[in-house]
Amino acid sequence: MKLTSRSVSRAALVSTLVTATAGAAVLLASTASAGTTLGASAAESGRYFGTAVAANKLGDSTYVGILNREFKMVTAENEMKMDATEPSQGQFSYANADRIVNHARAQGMQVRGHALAWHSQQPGWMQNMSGTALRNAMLNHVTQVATYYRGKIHSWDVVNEAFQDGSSGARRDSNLQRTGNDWIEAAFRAARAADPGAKLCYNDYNTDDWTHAKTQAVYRLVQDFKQRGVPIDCVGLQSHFNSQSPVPGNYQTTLQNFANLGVDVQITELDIEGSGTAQAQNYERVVKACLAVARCAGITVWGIRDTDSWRASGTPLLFDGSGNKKPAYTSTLNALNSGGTSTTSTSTTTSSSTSTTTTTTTTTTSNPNPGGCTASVSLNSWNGGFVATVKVTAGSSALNGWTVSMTLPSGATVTNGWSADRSGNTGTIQFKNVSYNGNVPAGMSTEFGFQGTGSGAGMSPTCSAS
Ligand code: 9MR
Repeated sequence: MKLTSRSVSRAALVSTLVTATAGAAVLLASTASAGTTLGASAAESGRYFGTAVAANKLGDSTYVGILNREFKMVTAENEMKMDATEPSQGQFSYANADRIVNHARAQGMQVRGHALAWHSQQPGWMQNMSGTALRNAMLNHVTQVATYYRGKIHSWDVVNEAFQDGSSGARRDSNLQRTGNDWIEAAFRAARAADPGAKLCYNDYNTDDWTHAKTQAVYRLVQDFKQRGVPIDCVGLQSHFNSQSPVPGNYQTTLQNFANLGVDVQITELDIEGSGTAQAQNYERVVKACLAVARCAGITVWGIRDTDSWRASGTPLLFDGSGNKKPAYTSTLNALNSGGTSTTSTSTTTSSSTSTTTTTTTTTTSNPNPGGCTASVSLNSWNGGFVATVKVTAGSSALNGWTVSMTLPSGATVTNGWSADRSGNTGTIQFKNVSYNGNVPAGMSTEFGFQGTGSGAGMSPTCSAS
């Protein structure tokens, strides 16, 4: 397979590092020009910066003002959990989650889905179930919710917090675990079938220190899934830190080791208790660790103001209760502006001799075009089919519309797509923006995708502004 990478950064390319090994990674390092918001600064290296959002705060103008100004990714803090979306068995309820998704999309933000299957925050009817009935109810929940939001979710936390704390490295006992050890992979397969365009993450806390048994246990789970071809694209490290659970010295090592398994790493629920300089330095360490790892795709903080936090007394967030920027905000912004390895130029190939499924991710970036746009494609392939996710990134001017042209390899046919209008199903295809994703601010990105039969290897998208 041919791997092509060229920098798309507006900023000067200062150094190029190319490594090619089995599971090849091609990395480009570039400096980033200074952004003035968390979202824009993270986007300089191809990353996102997000926050948890509570639907009942979308009427608070201070909250919404900061949200819209600073963040490019949102996670529903509680509204997509099992108890919220399926309060009675078979009766789905999306009103509050939709308020968050609609707000995000109207603002050009992307959405992380949280969470499809979890031992906690189960609706009452599920808490009382067991065995095959529970397994089937869980799989139906995953299928229904992921299908409802198909095409709108950047990444799903498919399974949340399935391992015990402490030294055992064992699975957490729960009603879901008692349905059989394969409940996690069953959930991931159901999620992939329901929304092949979403990245599928395993998400947990206390998995930040590389030496901890729980971190090792999650690592082995991901390694096993990759080896056996169970669909998994990302690992979420919640990263809730305080004096009992400080940012570990080996945090970057942990991120890198997960990334080396061939998955993206996402920091999904970051908060760090403290204040002043000490807190600011801890945020800086976390951000710099992410920037140093090419497959650390983005950071989400678990709330906006300290008063919005589940741990409000620990003042763990970037804005104070009045919405003012804290020292931790400034250190985070400065760290994001200090640059890092670019995620847009990462290519990874993973294959397994023990499985008939090969998953290949290829990212190819077209020439930089300051007034226009660039496009990159990442591919999930299996024998006979693939899902392509195409990222469209605006140059130094905002886009009011875009067209991406891609030539499919002979024998490949698109069977369905999302978030773009397309001109055909074979050969050279034009993909145009749809109503909600044509406006892309300078330096920002949007994504569309399609599923096809045959092989999608080697596609090289070109993007033009319209
Ligand atoms: O922040 C969430 C809080 O509002 C809820 O009461 C709580 C209930 O479990 O969940 C909090 O979010 C959790 C997240 O869903 C999973 N990781 C731990 C988070 C903090 O408890």
